[in-house]
Amino acid sequence: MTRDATGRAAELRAQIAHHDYRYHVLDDPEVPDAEYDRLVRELLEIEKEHPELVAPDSPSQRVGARPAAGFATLEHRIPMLSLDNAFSDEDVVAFDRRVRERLALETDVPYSVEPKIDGLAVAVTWEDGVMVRAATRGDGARGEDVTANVRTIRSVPLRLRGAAPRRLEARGEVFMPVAGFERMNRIAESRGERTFVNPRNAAAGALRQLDPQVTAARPLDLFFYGVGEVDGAALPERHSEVLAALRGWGLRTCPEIGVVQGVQGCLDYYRRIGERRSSLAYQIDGVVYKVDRFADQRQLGFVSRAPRWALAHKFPADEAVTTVREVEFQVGRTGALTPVARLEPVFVGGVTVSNATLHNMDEIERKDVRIGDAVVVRRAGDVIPEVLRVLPERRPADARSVVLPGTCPVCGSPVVREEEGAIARCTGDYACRAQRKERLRHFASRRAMDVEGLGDKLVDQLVEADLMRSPADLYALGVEQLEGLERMGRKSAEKLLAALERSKQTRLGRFLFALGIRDVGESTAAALASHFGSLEPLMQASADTVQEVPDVGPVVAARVVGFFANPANLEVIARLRAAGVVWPDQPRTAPEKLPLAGLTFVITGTLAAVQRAEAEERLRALGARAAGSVSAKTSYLVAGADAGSKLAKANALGVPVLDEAALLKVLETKRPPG
Ligand code: I6G
Repeated sequence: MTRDATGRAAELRAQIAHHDYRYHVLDDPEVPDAEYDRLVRELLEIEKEHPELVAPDSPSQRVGARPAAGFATLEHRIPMLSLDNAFSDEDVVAFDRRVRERLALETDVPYSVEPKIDGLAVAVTWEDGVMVRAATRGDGARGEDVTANVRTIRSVPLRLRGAAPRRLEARGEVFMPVAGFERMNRIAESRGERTFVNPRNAAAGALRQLDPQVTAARPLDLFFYGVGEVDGAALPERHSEVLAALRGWGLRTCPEIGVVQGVQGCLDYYRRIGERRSSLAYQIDGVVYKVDRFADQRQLGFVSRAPRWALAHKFPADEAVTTVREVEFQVGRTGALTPVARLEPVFVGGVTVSNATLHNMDEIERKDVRIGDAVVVRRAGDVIPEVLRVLPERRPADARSVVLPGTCPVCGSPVVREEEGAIARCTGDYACRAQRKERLRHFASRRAMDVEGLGDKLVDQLVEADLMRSPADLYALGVEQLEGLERMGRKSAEKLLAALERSKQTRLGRFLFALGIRDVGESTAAALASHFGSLEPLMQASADTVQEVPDVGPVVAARVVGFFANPANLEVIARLRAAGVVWPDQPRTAPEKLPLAGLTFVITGTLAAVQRAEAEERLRALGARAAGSVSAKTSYLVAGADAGSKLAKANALGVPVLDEAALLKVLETKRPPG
């Protein structure tokens, strides 16, 4: 045995113990799970090579953490075990092969499948139908007595429905729905209180409150995934049937539960859930496969602290620790400077990330990010990676503060920091190449003028070659100029010119959106178009008149009026029209005469046939208001798949709920529902 291995193992054990304490006892982890897992894996590797180093306090020797002080402890009569993890398809294939070998099966094994909720495992017991006890997993043998706290979770019945067994111990995961977590953190932030890092820790913090009244005020929920001790009821033959029995007793199980056949069924399920992960109302960190037949489970048995018949297939970690090498500023379409952290490349969320947004200067100051810092970065789904927080204890002595440049890093024009907000802007306008590029990209984008084939590289080249001072120059391009550009043959040049020609036939709403007036998004542009019907009256309108448009307030009205008061913008518009850009006038309708005037819709959940933004735009065009949150003033809630807290609120307030089909009918018939 080398000295190095002994020393490193001791170091790792100390670090892991520290992180265990932060995570399990303080509910305030310092590092993401992936970083913790890396430390544990390294220790386990050392212990595998040097079994004599295995210590009784090694993480390999226990499931969770010791119960926190302040809680009574409860013993788990049947231990609460952990699950083996898989991180790749190959791991799952190997698991399924082992299962079939042990069962001597050639055919596909039926697996019960469900998302792995990122929460806190608990065991809840009912005796003669009455809830009597709830305990956290703790170290697997003993957990904390959280009976009073679990009683405050509304979805947990204090009495079971139907004929209850003499004793039922159901096991599941306490979690905080994402919407509730965000609401809670917003409130905490507005009060200057401490916010939680993620819904899992918020749930753990809420559940392990010594005062159950505090727990009661937190939005917790619980999905049950199995049973422990059951007395006085014959269990069915399959795990999936147990889940159905739990539902029959009035317990909530995850709505995404299913049964699949064989390993391919498992992997297909993993992909399907993975694609929908970011739209689920709760956070998950993988999926769990369980051999469905209990007879098979019994035959497979256990290995050390985990069942051989179950597997947790984890998603790639979406948080990781890395170092900020530099902070640079990117200039956007409206001149806004966005600080971007240049990172030591790190594998996170399934890809290597070397840049992450820091949003704005206020955010940098609030998070106290400095160059040289170790930071936690997050990449969830297709969202741009962001720096979540700094690890202050790892700050090097030579860490440097981030300084907002006084001049634009692209064009050298002065940078101003807006009084009302956190945003710093380059004042260069069209003189700034970065702004020109972004404006051109926006102008040509699919939802604006829809110029097919005008990609990012081409825009860069056009601006760098000074062929493009404003979007109006686009329509003056000829084959010769385009042909001179990199990777542009005659054929592609002609194709682009044809696409430009097609884009000239547009609609007023699209044209207004393409102009890139600050704070005028797609739906505001559509509302302006349907209110004014044609461009001239809008160009002449006063701020008061613009404010008559539904959903347009004083700030947007001032931006619109300001835009049309600027001679440079008027010239761009004149040139575009001279180049042949046209749109049909839209029939003007008095807003109060529109078919959905006076109605407010809120759309929640995932819609299958239309994008939410498009549905909202179409509702607005019919005179409705499209709002973001449910209140007593909401006329209808449209609930797509996976609708969560908004649906619950609408039900509580008695707001009528429409499904997607009803929404489509409203849009097609242009008539209010019912
Ligand atoms: O920790 C767990 C999370 C989810 C589990 C589990 C689970 O099923 C969906 N199932 C078992 C059998 C165990 N832990 C031990």
